[in-house]
Amino acid sequence: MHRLFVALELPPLVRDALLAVHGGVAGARWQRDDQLHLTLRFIGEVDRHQAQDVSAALGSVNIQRFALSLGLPGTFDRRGRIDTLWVGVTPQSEVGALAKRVDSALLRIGLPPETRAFVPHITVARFSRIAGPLEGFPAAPLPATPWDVTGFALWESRLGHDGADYAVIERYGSHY
Ligand code: 3AM
Repeated sequence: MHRLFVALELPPLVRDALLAVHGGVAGARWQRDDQLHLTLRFIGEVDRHQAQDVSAALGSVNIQRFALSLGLPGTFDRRGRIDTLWVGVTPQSEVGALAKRVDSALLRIGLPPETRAFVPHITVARFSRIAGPLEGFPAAPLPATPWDVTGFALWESRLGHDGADYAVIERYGSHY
C-alpha cells in the first residue's frame, strides 16, 4: 500500500525562508527542508493499481502558471490545542482552483471528494505536546517575494521513527 498526497514543491529560496523561521516555540517539531510542501489534496492509502489510476488522472489536470507568495502564519487545533503551525500563501484563488481541478480528476477515478474546506498552508512545525506561546513566531520575517507555480507533484508519505518521510514520486507540469 502507498500513502499518497498531491502537493506543490517549493523552490529553494522559499524553503530557505521557511527554515529561517524555526525557533522560539516550545515543543515544536520543525519540518525539515525535504518535508516542506503545500498540500493540494490528501489521498491516503491506495494499492499499486489505484496508485497507477491516480498517476494517470493527475496527468489530465490542466496547469496554468500563477504566482504565489508566503502569507500569514496560522495554526490547526485538535481537541482544543494547537497541533500544527503553518505559513499561509497569497493569493488563494488560483491555488484553490488548482486543488479543485485535482479533486475533480480524482473524483473521475472514483476517489471520494474532499469534504473539508481547502486551507492552503505550508506546515512548518507539528506538536505532540502542548504548544508553547507562539509570540516568538516567526523568528525571522517572511519574504514577500512571489514565486511562479508551474507544476505540482504526487508524493508518498512513509512513516519513519523521526516523523514522516515524504518523497516525490511523480511530477506534473514544469519544475524548479
Ligand atoms: O500538508 P500538511 O503537512 O498540512 O497532515 C498531513 C500532511 O498535511 C495530511 O496530509 C499531508 C501529508 O501527509 N494528512 C495526513 N492524514 C490525513 C488525513 N487523514 C491528512 N489530511 C487529511 N486527512
